[in-house]
Amino acid sequence: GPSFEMSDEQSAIKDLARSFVKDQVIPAAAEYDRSMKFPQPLFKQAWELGLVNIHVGEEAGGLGLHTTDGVIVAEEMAYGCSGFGTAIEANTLASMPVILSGSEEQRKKYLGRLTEAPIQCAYCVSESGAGSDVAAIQTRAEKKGDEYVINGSKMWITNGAMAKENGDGFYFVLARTDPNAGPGKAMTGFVVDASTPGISYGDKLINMGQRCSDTRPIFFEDVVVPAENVLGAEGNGFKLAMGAFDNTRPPVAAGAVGVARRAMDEAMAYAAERKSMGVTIDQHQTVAFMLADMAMKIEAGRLLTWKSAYEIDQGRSNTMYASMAKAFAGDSCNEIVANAVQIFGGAGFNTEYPVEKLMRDAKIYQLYEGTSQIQRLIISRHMQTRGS
Ligand code: CO8
Ligand code: FAD
Repeated sequence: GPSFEMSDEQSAIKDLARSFVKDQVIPAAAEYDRSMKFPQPLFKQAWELGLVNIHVGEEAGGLGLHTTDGVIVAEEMAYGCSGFGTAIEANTLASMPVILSGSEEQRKKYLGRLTEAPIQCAYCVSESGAGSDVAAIQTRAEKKGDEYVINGSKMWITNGAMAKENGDGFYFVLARTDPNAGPGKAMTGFVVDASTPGISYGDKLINMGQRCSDTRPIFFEDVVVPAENVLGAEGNGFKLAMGAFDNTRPPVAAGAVGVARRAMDEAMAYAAERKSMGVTIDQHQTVAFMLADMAMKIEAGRLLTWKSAYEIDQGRSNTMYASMAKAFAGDSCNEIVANAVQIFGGAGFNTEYPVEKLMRDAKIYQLYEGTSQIQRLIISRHMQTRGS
């Protein structure tokens, strides 16, 4: 029946992640935010502890953990620094199409690289003219004999430069292979070595938050990819890209829960110290109730996240639950960080305290991996076609 308990293994991985975050990530987060440098030393430490690429299977040297394990780790990482958490989750997203439909050789070759060294990979789907509307992508892959030639530009690609600069990284690339078919058949997913000639990247985008994360445009100019790098079958790419989201929206939702929990903890601690009208501000009911609302929404967001992870681990379609979790946790997180800043008063607006960073970092949870509107589109379509 339903259980809200973590297994012993899950408790152990949560404790490991939590102590790593407390000792290594939290002390470094503000400086990475300021410098906007990619946190490779932290990434390497997390990788050494087994906290990166946790879904990679044993055949490629990984632990092959489940989505329910992944959400536990993702919440902890984002609690410390969600920019760092995003760098880790981008590896999960980019490797997911290989995990889901890679051949044995593709899995060994590409996933094996992730367990051999602390490298990055990136998921190249969005384009400047096609974010929410994946079906509108323009990047083309033309078949020529035993090869495909990819041309086009991708936009906002997380880990974009890192996949090319930090060793033997790779890209998942979604490209149009049939100009006339509907989205379900028009596109193909490729796993592409980042070192392939013709691939380049633009300047790092200066984002509102999660500033240590690397987001870039990536350009593909006559990039020749062998046919053996097609993931699954030609024409199946759109569904593969969507299938990856089913697995990764739960950890993204968990990241939003992590940021929200951090904001609540910071606000609780501050409210217990700061005095006005002769009492600590947590004794004012309006402040205490803001904190109570935070706790409710964090708990509800986590439960929805766990449910969305549990469903896919059971081998059932979790698409609707993943969207519910992503939208609810992303939206709640934004309300919670704004209220945390409110509880800090003027100090909340200042970089001396962590909550202004949390507020900047939170916004992306309503945008990437499908905006809050797109999650509602997915939920409403499911309700209309399959019932709630
Ligand atoms: N699984 C399998 N197949 C699916 C799925 C699914 N989940 N969803 C749809 N399909 C199938 C449909 O059944 C249909 O099949 P057929 O043609 O055989 O009938 C086909 O795909 C087309 O589906 P739709 O008709 O639903 O397609 P639409 O074009 O109407 O719209 C969406 C689909 C839902 C709007 C889709 O385009 C979407 O999800 N958009 C949002 C895009 C998005 O989320 N982008 C995120 C990019 S990655 C990113 O942001 C990374 C962030 C940083 C990484 C790290 C995070 C911490
Ligand atoms: P648009 O699609 O132009 O949307 C603009 C507005 O219109 C939004 O409010 C949206 O909700 C609304 N809207 C659009 N269509 C509808 C509709 N049908 N119904 C209702 N409302 C609608 N992409 C990758 O492929 N890989 C990555 O690694 C990656 N990382 C990212 C990292 C960052 C920091 C950012 C900012 C983006 C990243 N993205 C990545 C892209 C991201 O997924 C898109 O930005 C996002 O899906 C939204 O697309 P868009 O920006 O084109 O907005």
